[in-house]
Amino acid sequence: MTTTPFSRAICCPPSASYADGLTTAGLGRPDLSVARAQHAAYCAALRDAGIEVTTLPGDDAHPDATFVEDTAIVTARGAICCHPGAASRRGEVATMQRALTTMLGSAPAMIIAPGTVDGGDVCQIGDHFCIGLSGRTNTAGAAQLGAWLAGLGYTASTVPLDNDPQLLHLKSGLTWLGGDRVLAVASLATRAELAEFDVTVVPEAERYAANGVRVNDVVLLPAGHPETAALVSAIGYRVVPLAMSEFQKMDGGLSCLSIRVPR
Ligand code: CIR
Repeated sequence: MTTTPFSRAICCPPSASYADGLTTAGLGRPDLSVARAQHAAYCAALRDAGIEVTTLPGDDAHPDATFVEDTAIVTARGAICCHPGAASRRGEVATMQRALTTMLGSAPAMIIAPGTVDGGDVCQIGDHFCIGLSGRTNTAGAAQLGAWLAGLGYTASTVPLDNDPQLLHLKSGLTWLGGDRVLAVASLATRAELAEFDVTVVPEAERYAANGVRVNDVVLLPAGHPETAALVSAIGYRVVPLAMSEFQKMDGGLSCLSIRVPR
């Protein structure tokens, strides 16, 4: 099944201020040492999948900086830095801008105010990008991103998330598995925007597992969601379960811990 092959990823371990980040989860305060161990296991799983992982220094000034995915979108044809919807996260972007400039050899494009985009709202499916309109990504940001993607020869469409308040970002409920196959929560599965895709629906009790990462030959999924793991295995993927409890406490999904960089 075709998917974007990745060779590199950018990650950032949780910093000392991690527990002071944004959250609505109500699952308690995260344990920093457990979070760091879970993050290390995540990076190891990426390496096992053939990815060269670049690790940014932890950023005490930005507790949410470990959720790197929200700060940029990297495609095979170019990269763009986001203007995050949460003001407390905007200072994370400069670090990612420098890292991408070094890695790719040219400066990424930029989303600018009044546009806001969080990378977690942007789901690439082949040459098409679904852009979630959420509390973090607004229509002005989606329009800027859509125009930039069109210039690279991609298509884009917006997916309003207001029918499911549990979704912080589009990718909180949607993962591209390769080809036209996606994993999704029920509230997205029946939406017109996904009509052309082959959707595997995550059981409602396991909705956190709708956010995973297909990377090369494996699908990384949050551990502790056996029905979803079985569904994804049944359609032919090797599932690697990863402990994510300390990131779930801060509203973070599995995908948001890395920016994957295509070959
Ligand atoms: C935030 O609220 O921005 C962070 N605490 C969590 C961001 C998670 N990002 C993601 O799932 N893409």
